Amino acid sequence: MRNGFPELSIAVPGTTATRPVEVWRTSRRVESGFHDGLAYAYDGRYLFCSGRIRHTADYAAATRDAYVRAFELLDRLGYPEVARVWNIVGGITGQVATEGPADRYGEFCQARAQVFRQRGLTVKDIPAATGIGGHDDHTTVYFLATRSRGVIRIENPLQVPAYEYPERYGPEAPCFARATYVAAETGGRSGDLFISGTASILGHLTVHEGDVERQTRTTLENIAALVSGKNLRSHGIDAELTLRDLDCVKVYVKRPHEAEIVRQICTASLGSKSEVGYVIADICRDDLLVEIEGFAS
Ligand code: 3EB
Repeated sequence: MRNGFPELSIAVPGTTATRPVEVWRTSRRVESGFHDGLAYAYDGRYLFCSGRIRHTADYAAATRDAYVRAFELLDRLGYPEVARVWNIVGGITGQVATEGPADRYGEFCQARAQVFRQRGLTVKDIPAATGIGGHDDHTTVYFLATRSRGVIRIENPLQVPAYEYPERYGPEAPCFARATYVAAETGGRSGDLFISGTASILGHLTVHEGDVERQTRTTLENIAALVSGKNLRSHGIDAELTLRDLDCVKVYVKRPHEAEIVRQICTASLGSKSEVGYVIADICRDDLLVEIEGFAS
C-alpha cells in the first residue's frame, strides 16, 4: 500500500532499462484497505484486489484458498462480478512432482476451476483473464470486480472457448472468457471492454510454432475478430472496434531478443496514441512466444 493505494511488484521485467508500471486510475473517490491477506481499493464502480500465493507443498490448496478469500471480500464489499483477472504464475511451465497435473499451470487451472465451480460460476459468469509466467517462486493474482450488473462475457469466433479446451492441455480446462464488457452506468456512453491475454491459438491449436512474427500477426488477428462489430453484436453489444481503438495494451514476449520485431508489428497495427507496454514473460504453453491483452472504453 502506498499513499492509500495498493501497490504490488511483479517479476515480469520490461524489455528496456525502464521499469514498466501498470496503473489503474479513477476520477472517483477511492477507499482502500487490507483484508485476510488481500490488498484492495474501490471507487463505487470497480474493486481492485490483489494477493500472493506462495508455492508451498500444497500449491493447489493455497491457490484455492486465495481465490476463496478474494470471493469472500467481493461479497463483503458488494462487488460480486469479477470482470478481469491477471494471474502471474512463477515458473508457469515448470514440471511439478505431485500426482495430477504435470505442470504448475495445470495445477493452477485445476484449483481455479474448483473454486469457480464451488461458487456456482457457469461459463456465463467467468472473468476475462491473463495467465502468464513470472520469474519468481510465487503466484500473484490481481483483479477488477464490479458492482455493475451489466457484465457480458465474450468469446472469439476463431478460438474454441478456453473452458472447452481438450484434456491434452491439462486435466482441467482454463476458466476464462476471451473478453468481458462492463456496460456504462448511464445509457448512451460506451462501457469498458477487457480483452484477455490472447495468443497464436486457432481452434485450440497453437499455430506458427517457432515463428514469432507470424504468431504476433495471428494474435492481433484474433483480437481484431474478437472486437469486430460482427462479434460484439452477436453478444448483444452495440459497438464496433478495431485494433486501433485498443488502449492499455500489454504485450508479453517470451524471448527477449524477439521483443523488437514484436514491437514493430504491434506498432503498425495499434493506434498511434494507444499506451502499449512490452514485458518478458513465459507463456503457459511452451510453444507460444507471445501473448497480448488490451482494453477499450
Ligand atoms: C490461451 O489462449 C493462452 O489461464 O487465465 C490466456 C489468458 C491464457 C488467460 C488463464 C491463459 C489464461 O489459452 C493462455
